[in-house]
Amino acid sequence: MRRDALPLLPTDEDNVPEGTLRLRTVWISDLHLGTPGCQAAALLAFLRHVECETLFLVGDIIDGWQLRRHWYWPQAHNDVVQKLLRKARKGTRVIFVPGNHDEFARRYLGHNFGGIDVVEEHIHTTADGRQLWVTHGDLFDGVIQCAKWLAYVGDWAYELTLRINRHFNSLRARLGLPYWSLSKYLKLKVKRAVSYVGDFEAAVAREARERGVHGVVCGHIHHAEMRDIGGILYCNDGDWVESLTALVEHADGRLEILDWAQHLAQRQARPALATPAVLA
Ligand SMILES: [Mn+2]
Repeated sequence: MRRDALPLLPTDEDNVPEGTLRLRTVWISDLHLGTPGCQAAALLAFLRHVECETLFLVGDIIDGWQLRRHWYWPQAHNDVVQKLLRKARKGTRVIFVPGNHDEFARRYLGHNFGGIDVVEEHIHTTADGRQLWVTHGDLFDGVIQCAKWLAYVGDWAYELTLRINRHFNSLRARLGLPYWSLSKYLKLKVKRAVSYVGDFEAAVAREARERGVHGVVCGHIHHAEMRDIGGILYCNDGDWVESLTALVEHADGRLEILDWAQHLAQRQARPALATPAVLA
């Protein structure tokens, strides 16, 4: 059944599943592998569902900050890494732009690991000829640049919020209530967090303008977004801790934020499309 003999890979990855999304480019970031916050199962499902020519890993893929504090590496996180390497092996161009949580990888810029190129930044040209500057974005985060200790404290507070959130949501699930993100709520409601997000977006867009590109793709603040900021297309691909989002480019160059939870819900609402007609 399987072409190669890798007994440790348990899945049907050689069969391209029905309903596969074919895309020109996919950007994902802030997976935070190595932390309990990483939603690896959802991420794996997403990676199995998409086929693309180029896959950008836009930083904070492996969380070195948290792994240093305590080791956490379940099988599902291995599966994600295997899946990424497999995509690279099967012809997807995979480009890794390290972020602050995986800054250890910045020592290996210009190298290639198992088919994955490690670069500091990249200029991507869309099918319709627009130039997008791809960067993680932490260099434009005032907190990280000016007070790294505060970034570590913030990281710890964020981790704590996520932990409370997990308990809170398992309670909500038992009560039959849908998932609700505490940290997302805080980010949108707390005034200083709102201005922090705004400052970050403006700084990244300003830098993109100085570089003379049409737009920028980044991650880092765990807030998916696509909008015009002073003539620059600002795109943030979100994260796989809370939002489960990716930025995708279709064959014609059209860009879109793919919200995985929403996408799944829509697929389930259209059973005729979601059900494979024939399995050869
Ligand atoms: Mn980051």
